[in-house]
Amino acid sequence: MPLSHPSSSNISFAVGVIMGSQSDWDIMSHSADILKKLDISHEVKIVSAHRTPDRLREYATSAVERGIRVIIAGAGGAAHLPGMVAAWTHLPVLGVPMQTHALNGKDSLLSIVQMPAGIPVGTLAIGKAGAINAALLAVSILSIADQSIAQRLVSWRKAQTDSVAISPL
Ligand code: RP5
Repeated sequence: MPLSHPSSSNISFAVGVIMGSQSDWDIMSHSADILKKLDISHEVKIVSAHRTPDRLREYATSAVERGIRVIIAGAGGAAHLPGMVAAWTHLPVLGVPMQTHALNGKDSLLSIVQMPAGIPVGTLAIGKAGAINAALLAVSILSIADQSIAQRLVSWRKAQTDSVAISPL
């Protein structure tokens, strides 16, 4: 079943991009940019594990019925958002640690990556690289069941390869 176009099925959004705060958007917008470029239907929301715990539970427990296939969750500091979302849904959750002022993002990274066995979160790099790669990994997961998405991902990667100059300017 195609996952990329809502009109071709009852799927509304294939990817959910969530973040703990408005302050995460500068970084998490890179996930959304990649999803836009690859024409993947997605939604973007602020969901805080600590400040909006009821919103988190509602978001995660309704994700499957709303058509979400993969969740990307960015958070910083005591970054419990990806882990708590993963606790409420069986969908794949990709965590993006924010670069923080106090501890440079190591706090975010360790909070996200050190999940107890049984509830996995796929943890990406700190900051912009992580946000970009989380989106690419989400697209790769979707591509397993959708040939059109697979073709777009392969084309995107070829364009990236072609854009790398042989010599520096
Ligand atoms: C986390 O706290 C958010 O993910 C954000 O990275 C961090 C700081 O949030 P603000 O105080 O900037 O809203 O929940």
